Amino acid sequence: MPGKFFNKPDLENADRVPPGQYLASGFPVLTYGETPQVTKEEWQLKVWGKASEKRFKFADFMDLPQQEFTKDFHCVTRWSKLDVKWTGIKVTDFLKSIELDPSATHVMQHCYGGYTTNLTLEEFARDDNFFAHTLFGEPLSAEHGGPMRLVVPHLYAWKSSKWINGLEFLDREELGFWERNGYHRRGEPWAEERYSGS
Ligand SMILES: Nc1nc2c(c(=O)[nH]1)N[C@H]1C(S)=C(S)[C@@H](COP(=O)(O)O)O[C@H]1N2
Ligand SMILES: [Mo]
Repeated sequence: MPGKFFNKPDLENADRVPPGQYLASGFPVLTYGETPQVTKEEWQLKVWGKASEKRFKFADFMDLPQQEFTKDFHCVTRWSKLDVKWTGIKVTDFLKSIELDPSATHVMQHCYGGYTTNLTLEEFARDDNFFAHTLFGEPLSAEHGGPMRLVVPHLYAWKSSKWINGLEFLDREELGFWERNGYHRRGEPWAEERYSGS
């Protein structure tokens, strides 16, 4: 669907755009349902399941090491955005502040509004994943998942929960919202893991 909002990548960027994807000119918003309105003061993230239960406030996240990230973003509905600039906290740094049970092999992301999406622990603990509170130097807007979202750059963006408020560690795979509704359990864009059975 090349056109006004979806462009074919130029030669310079062609090798950064996964098969079947087009470049979006802005940064589209893709939300299923209403946009939750959550303030930084209200925001909390709870860890439970195969991990010691723990609650984090926004200020607790700000006490963790802060870094900038420039990452490409790929939505399964075929738009990609290159060089998105975020600020936040690496998942690997966050993981040092929680205690996982040795039986933990998977994690379910939970969100304000009820959205869920699943990952293996290995995919979650990757070095390039992060929690983001800032987008292009501005506080992350509600529509893009503010005050805090997860970003998992190596998978389709439905794995990057907006308004994240829970991490449920599991000792087996469970499926999240889109995964139960036909999306792929893993969602790797270079392998075009769009839908289950594909
Ligand atoms: N809580 C929640 N997180 C979500 C979604 C959603 O509907 N609810 N949509 C996902 C999808 S399909 C995509 S493509 C990205 C879109 O992020 P954006 O709206 O910031 O572009 O968020 C993902 N995270
Ligand atoms: Mo998406």
